[in-house]
Amino acid sequence: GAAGSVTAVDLGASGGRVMVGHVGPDALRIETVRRFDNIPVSIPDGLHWNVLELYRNVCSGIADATRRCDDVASVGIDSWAVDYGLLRSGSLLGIPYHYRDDRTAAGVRDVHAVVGPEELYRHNGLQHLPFNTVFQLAAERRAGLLDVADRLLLLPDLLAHWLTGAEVAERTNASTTGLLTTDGRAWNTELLERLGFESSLFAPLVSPGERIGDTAVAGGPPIPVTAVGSHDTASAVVAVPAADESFAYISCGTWSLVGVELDEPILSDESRLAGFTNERGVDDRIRYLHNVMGLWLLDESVAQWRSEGVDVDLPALLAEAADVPPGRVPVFDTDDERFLPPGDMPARIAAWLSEHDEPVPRTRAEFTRCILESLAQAYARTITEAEKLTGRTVSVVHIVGGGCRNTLLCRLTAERTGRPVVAGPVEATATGNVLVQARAAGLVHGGLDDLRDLVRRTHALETYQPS
Ligand code: LFR
Repeated sequence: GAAGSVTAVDLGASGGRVMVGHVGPDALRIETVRRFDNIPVSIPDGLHWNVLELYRNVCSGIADATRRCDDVASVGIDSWAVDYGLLRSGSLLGIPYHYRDDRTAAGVRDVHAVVGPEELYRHNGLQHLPFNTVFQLAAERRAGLLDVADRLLLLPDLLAHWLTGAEVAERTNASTTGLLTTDGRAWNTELLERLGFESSLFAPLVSPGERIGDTAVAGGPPIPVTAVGSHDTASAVVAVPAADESFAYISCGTWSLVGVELDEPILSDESRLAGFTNERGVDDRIRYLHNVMGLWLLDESVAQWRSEGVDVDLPALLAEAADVPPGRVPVFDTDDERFLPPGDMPARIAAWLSEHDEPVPRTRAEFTRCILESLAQAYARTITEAEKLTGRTVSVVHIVGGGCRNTLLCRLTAERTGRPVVAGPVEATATGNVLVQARAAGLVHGGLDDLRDLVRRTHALETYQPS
């Protein structure tokens, strides 16, 4: 059958990449054409994303891709969720905030004063995270920005807007705002009205696979921009190489998104209290999952040690952590909100442990082991809860994303969940982005099962058995 190429732009919290995927009915190969850092910048009003730098790299990456390959059928963009730019008459107002900025506490209070947590969950089914767009917007109102803004675009939509001129809201990512109806069809006008947000602020919704427009970037050829699962987690879940529906996934990077795939949301109070979110997936699936703090805990610890002048070699540190005897280190609650902001992570973990009368690790290797054991424990707890709340049986756990390279984490996850863990693909997000575009371009056909089957046939996967 016909083969062709598409370009995936995948922006993560610490770096971005532009990749070209070569796809056909029996082929799926992805090459990286550009990698770049994504370094947030703190100024007196808070922590921001450097969106112009990101856009410059996206444009250069697309140019690299078209130079490398003359059959690029389309471009698709994904990034982390919830963050956005506000515009007025097409011009960006201010610098988009980073979701780890702490201005949202007042926004949470403002929203909950009008719509309490129970009712809010029935409206949007989202795990309470203080940075959900709905809370950020309430903070924005306090700052007066909503008085002038006439458009909100989530970050992948903002970049697509700069590339094409079009203004859309891609559904999977729009579902993380907390302002969509639970069937995903429309913006929740009742909720918008009660919270005092103008419904004209929100762009027309599009679904993964729809054409957004054509690139109109100086010097380059026009290339169609296709909506993908523009929420990175939605793209990653597309590329989970599961063979049947009895699987759980862990999309493991800065965050660990742990859950199952459903056809309908679960909006019960038990689900809310267990911290499960109902985010929209590609092909109208529900990503029923819990946000676990993820490798942020380790990355931020390493950053702290390096800032203290220690020369940390990550592979060596992980090898030492693997040699720490089992049971030597305690586990802590990775969900504690104190771990959200940037800063000295080992000190915060030590404080948590001391408050809970647990021994504090003495070495960096012990800290590392303690973090990974705690993550694996959080994964196990989440999967057990997901089984209880959905009535599903989980017989295999798929770890995808950068974290699947961490063999110690994979091994601990197999042990603590008591289930086989299948690791890979590492580039799940870019792969899901590529697959949705390839299907829209007619290079592959079928439903998620068929796309996952292609991933399984084209990737070497590692399995870890519980002991
Ligand atoms: C993962 C992710 C999560 C989201 C968090 C913040 O990269 O997109 O799914 O909860 O980042 O946006």
